[in-house]
Amino acid sequence: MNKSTLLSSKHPSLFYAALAFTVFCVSCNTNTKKQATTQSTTVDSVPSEVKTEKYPVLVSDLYTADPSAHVFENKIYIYPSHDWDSGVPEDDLGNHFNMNDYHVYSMDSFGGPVKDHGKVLELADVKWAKKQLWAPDAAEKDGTYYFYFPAKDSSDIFRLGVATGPTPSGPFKALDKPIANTYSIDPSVFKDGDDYYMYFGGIWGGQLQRWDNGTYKGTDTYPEDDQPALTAKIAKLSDDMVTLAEEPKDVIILDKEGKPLLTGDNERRFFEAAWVHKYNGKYYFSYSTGDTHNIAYGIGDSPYGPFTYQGVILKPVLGWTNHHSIAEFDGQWYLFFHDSSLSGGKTYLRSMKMAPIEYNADGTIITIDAMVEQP
Ligand code: FUB
Repeated sequence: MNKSTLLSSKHPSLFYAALAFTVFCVSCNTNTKKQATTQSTTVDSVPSEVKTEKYPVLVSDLYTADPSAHVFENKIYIYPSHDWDSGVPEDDLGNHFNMNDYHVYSMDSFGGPVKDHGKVLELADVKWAKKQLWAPDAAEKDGTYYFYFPAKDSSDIFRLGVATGPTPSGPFKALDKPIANTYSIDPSVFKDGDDYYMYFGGIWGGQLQRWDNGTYKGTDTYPEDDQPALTAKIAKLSDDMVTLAEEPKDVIILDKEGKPLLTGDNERRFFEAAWVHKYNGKYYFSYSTGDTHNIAYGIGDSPYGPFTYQGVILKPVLGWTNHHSIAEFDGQWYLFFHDSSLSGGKTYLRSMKMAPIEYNADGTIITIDAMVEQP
C-alpha cells in the first residue's frame, strides 16, 4: 500500500481534497534554488478544524512541522521544518515535502506567546544542497549554536548538514559540505553530560534502505519481514560538533523477550524521526513508526541502546506523518509534535503543537491522543 492509499483509507474526504488541490497546483512551481527567495510562505486562512483539536497550533501564519525543541537561555526554542505549498504532487518518496528555508521560534512559557525569529537559513545559502530541507535540530556547546539539517545533494541523495551561529536563533552559516559519513534524514542531537550524540535515519523517502554500512547502493533493499528491521543510526559527535567521532551504529530496539523488532512489525518498528531524552537516569529512544503513524518509544541504559520497546507516546494525528521531540522546561516534560489541522488535513502542510507529558511511577509514558476533541 502506498502513502496515497494509506491517506485515502485513513481520511478519505481529506485525501480527495488533497488530491484535487495537488492536481490543481501541479504546474505552479518546480524545485529550484532560485525560487527559495520568491515563494509565498504564508498561510492564507485558518480553517475551523483547528478549533476542534485538543491542542492549539503554536503558529498560524506559516506552516511548521517536525518541531525539535530545546531549552536554551531559559526559554523554549523550537526548530521546525517550514512547510509550504510548492505544488509538487504527493508520492512515496515525499517529494511534496519541498521545503526551502527554516524559521526558529521561542517561548517563555507553556501557553505563552510564540516568537518567530524569522528565516535563519535558506536553501540558496547551502552550497552543497539542492532541495528538500527536512526535519532539523540544534545543539549548543561553549556558547556556539549548531543547527543540523538534512537536504538532497546534487545527486538527489539525502545528506546531513550543519550551520553555526552565535545565538539560539542564529544567524546560522552553513558549512560548505555535508557532515562526512552522514546520510538519510532527521538528525537529532542528544547531550549527555559533556558528550553529544547524533541520531538519524528514515526509510522510504528518507533513503535509509539505500545504504549498507555507510555505502550508498542506489536501490531500495529491505530485510524480509521476519528479519530485524532497518533502524536509526547513532554516532558520537567530535569535539568540534561538525564531524562524527565514530562510524554510525544501529540503534537496536528489542521486544520484551530481548529480540530485535522485525521488519514486518509495522506497528512498532522504526521508520523515522528519532529522538532521545533522559528521565530518571534512563534513556528514552522515541521515533515514528511511519506507515502506522505512531510515536513509539523504548527505554535503555545507554545512549547507544539497546532500547526495550514500551509502547506509544502519541497516537496517529491528522495527516500522514507523525514527528516529535521531547523537552523539559520548569520541571515539566513536554511533547512537541505536528498535525495537519490548520490546512484541513493536507499531508505536506503541517503545524506544530505541544502537550504536557506525564510519566507513570514505573517510568512509562501515558499515551497522548491529540485527536480527541474539546467538549
Ligand atoms: O518533513 C519532512 C519529513 O516528514 C520529515 O523529515 C519526516 O520525519 C516527516 O515528518
